[in-house]
Formats: sequence, C-alpha cells, structure tokens
Amino acid sequence: LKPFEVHVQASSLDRFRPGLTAAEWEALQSHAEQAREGMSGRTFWNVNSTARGGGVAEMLPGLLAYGRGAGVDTRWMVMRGTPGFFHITKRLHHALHGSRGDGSPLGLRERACYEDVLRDNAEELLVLIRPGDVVLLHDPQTAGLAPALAAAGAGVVWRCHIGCDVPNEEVERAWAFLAPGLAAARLAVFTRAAYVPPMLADRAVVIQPSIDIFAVKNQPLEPAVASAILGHIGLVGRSPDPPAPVFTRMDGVPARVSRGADIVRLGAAPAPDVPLVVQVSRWDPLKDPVGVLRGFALLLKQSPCLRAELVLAGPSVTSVADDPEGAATFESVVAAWREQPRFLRQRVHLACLPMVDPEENAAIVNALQRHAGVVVQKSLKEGFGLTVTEAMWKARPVVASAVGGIQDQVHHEVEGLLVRDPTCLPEFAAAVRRLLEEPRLSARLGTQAHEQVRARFTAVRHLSDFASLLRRLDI
Ligand code: UPG
Repeated sequence: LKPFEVHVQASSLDRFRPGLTAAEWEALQSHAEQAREGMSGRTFWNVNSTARGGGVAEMLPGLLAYGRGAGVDTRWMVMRGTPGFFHITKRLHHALHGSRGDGSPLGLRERACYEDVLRDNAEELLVLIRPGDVVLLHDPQTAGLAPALAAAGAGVVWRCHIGCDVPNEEVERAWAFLAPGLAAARLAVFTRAAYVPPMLADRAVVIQPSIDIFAVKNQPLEPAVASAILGHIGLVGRSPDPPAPVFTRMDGVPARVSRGADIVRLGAAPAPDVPLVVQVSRWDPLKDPVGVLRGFALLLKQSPCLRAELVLAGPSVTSVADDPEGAATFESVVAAWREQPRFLRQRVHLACLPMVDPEENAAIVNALQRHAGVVVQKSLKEGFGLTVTEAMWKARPVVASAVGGIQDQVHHEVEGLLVRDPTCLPEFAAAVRRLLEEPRLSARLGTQAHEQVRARFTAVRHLSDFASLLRRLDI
C-alpha cells in the first residue's frame, strides 16, 4: 500500500494575463508572491485516492501546475487502498451526501480496516513530508491520515468535495466515523457553508472548485474537429470528408484521438447534425444516469418527432481505482436501456470512454460537450458539479438539478435551466425540450454561463482562495 506520486509540470500564470484587467492581474501576482514567500522552504502536498476519473483528479493537475508556476513547491500523492477500504469509503461518500448507499455498516470493524490502510500509507508519506510542510488531504478516503501527518509537524488541511444541503442521520454517521481523524486537521475546506458540520465550524473555510480553462478538456475546438473526434471514436456518424481528429496536448504538441469508445446502442450512430442531449459523469447512482434515460424516454414519448438523441458517457468502468460501484451502476443503466422500446433504444447511446491516455479522454469529453445540443446534469446530490462548469465554459445550454453546488453556478433562466425536484421526470423532460426548441434562449443562457465561469470559476479565483488559506494557517 505504497502511495505514488503524480508529477505535474509548472505552468506560468502569464497565460491568464490577456483575460484579466490590470487590477485582477496585479491581485493575482500579489497572491502568488505572498504564497511563494510563505511557502519558501516548504512543500504544499495534495493527497487523494485516484490519479484519474472524477472531480478531484480533474482539478489537481491545473492547480498544482499554476502553484509551481507561481514558485510554490506543490506535489501530488495518490494513496492506495484495498477493495474493502474503498467499499467503506464509497459508503462514506454516499453518507456525506445524506444517502444510505448499500446500507453497509460503519462500525468498529470498518474503522479498523480504514485505519490499517491509512497507517500503511502514512508511513510511506512520512518518508517525504517534512515538519512545516502543508498537506491538503482530499475527501473521506484520506481524512484518517491527518493524525499521523500532524504529529510529524505538517500543517494538515482536509478538503471535502461533497456534502448535503439538509444533513440527516446518514451525514451524522459519516461525521462520527471521520471525527477522530479530522480532530487533527487545522482547517477544513468545504464547497458550501451548508456542508460544514458543527464539529468543524470553528476551523471551516469555504472554497469553491474551478476548472482549468487552458486544459485539454476546455481548449477551443472547431465544431468540425469536435465532430471528427466523435466520429473517430464511433459516437456519431462520420461526415463525408472530416478534418483530422486532433487536439493539442498540454505540452503544446498536437495529437490524434486514436482509440474507440465502448458503446451500447441499437442501430446506427447519430448523424453529425442530430442534436445530442449529453450527460458526462462517473457511473454513480447519485448522478442518476437511469433517471436521465427515463426522462429522455418520457420526452420522446411526449414528442416522438423531436429530432434529438441521448448520449450518456462515463469512464470505462474498470478505470477508476477508488470507485468500486462503477461497473454495477453501468450495468443498471444498460438494464434500464434494455427495458425501453426499440425506437427509443435506437436513440440512446451509452458510452464508456477510453481512459488509457488522460489527455485523449479529455479531448473526447471536450468534443462531446462542445458538440452537445443540450448538456444535462441530473444529479440527485452534487457537491459542486464540474461537468456543469465545463459545459458552461463552452457556452452550452445546461439543464441541471437544483441541488448542492449546482445552485451556486446556475441561476434558473440566467445561466441555464434548473430542475427544482431532481426526481421529477416531467420537469426534466420539459426543460430539455425547451432548450431544444428555443435556440435563442439556449444561445443567451450559453453566453451568460460562459461569463459566469470566467468571472467566478477559473483557477484565478481558486488560487487567491488558496493564498487566503495559507494566511489562515499563518504562512
Ligand atoms: N470525466 C471525465 N471522463 C469521463 C467522465 C467524467 O473526464 O468519462 C470528468 C468530468 O469531465 C469532470 C469530472 O470527471 O471533470 C467529474 O467531476 P464532477 O462532475 O465535479 O463530479 P465528481 O467526480 O463526483 O467530483 C466530486 C464531487 C463534485 C465536485 C468535485 C470537485 O462529487 O460535486 O464538483 O468533486 O469538488
């Protein structure tokens, strides 16, 4: 159970300069200077539980790269666990969302398993981490590392990426499980104030996530190239003479998308000009992929002539180390798809995207989000929802559930459409239909969505929040 390091190259903050006012640029530089001075001779560690797949692995490369670019020694370690450990942490993940998950126990035996795994990981981490370093631990998987790292003199901060707007007894159960580990954290970072439990109220900081607007996933892509990438992986039909399916890697080198996706479908791929309704998510029941499918089925039942097809896309199910539920959730989506009438199955495509090369995967997600007629995120619970932010940056019209952090990004009829009751299929279907049928509304929402992300959800704001966090740590 040896943690491993993911190496991240420095990226200069200069690339933000053209998009900022003089005052914004000066503020960014002053935050960078303060962080550089405070962190001089120290390392800013991040520890999470997977190198790819999911929101945390999505955010760390960009933030660490800009941290390095600002002159701070930032490093990323990925802890390792056993299947039993990840079963327990997935149960905690559900509980922190206020949901029961599989209802499995969180008792003494589970605590012993959790602590054993983290003890092994902490031993290895302490070979690297020195007194005075700052360690940012992400999510329930790593919370139990705090006591050992704090005892060795590191300034430990825990960041929780998930939460529940109205805490219930499941949430309390999770906090009781995590409390001994969290007692050693100097600060705890949450995405929303509503997620802060009473036991951490005096040490809580609210920092919202962000996207890296320069990442492969968010780089500009000509519509014809986006279609070519999707044609190449088999998600849409090929146009007669497509341009090369190329994207630009983070090191600036152009690359081709070479692999195909695993797609469950009946019949042909949609023609390149068919409007797609798209949800991109890990295969997690809280993202409600089955609900998206049923909501789309209702839409087509009500409007059989509507020209639209549905793509539900997620990572290939064996690829995400800390998500033991992925394969079973995907199977449940396939089962729900099989139950549908033939005409519907012909218009719903379930895609497992290749994950071997993370930048290639990002290029495919980019192409899919840009090609989408409507991007949906029908989550039942959502800490924040980076897939929503990504679609907004691409000025796509969004239909999303009014849950968790999605509500901080999208205001109804301003940056997208919110579905008030995430379980209400007619409300979801009506919102999707509205965006498919009203192109002017879609264009206006998309433009406002892009501006919202530019102003509030890029690394510029996130880095200044980190500078404040260091000040709270007296660094
Ligand atoms: N993604 C891929 N390939 C896929 C499927 C997903 O790259 O095949 C990406 C997706 O583009 C996005 C990320 O994975 O960048 C998923 O992030 P998010 O939608 O935020 O969901 P989670 O993985 O559940 O992330 C957790 C929280 C979420 C929060 C995030 C960051 O659940 O609410 O926004 O952490 O704090």
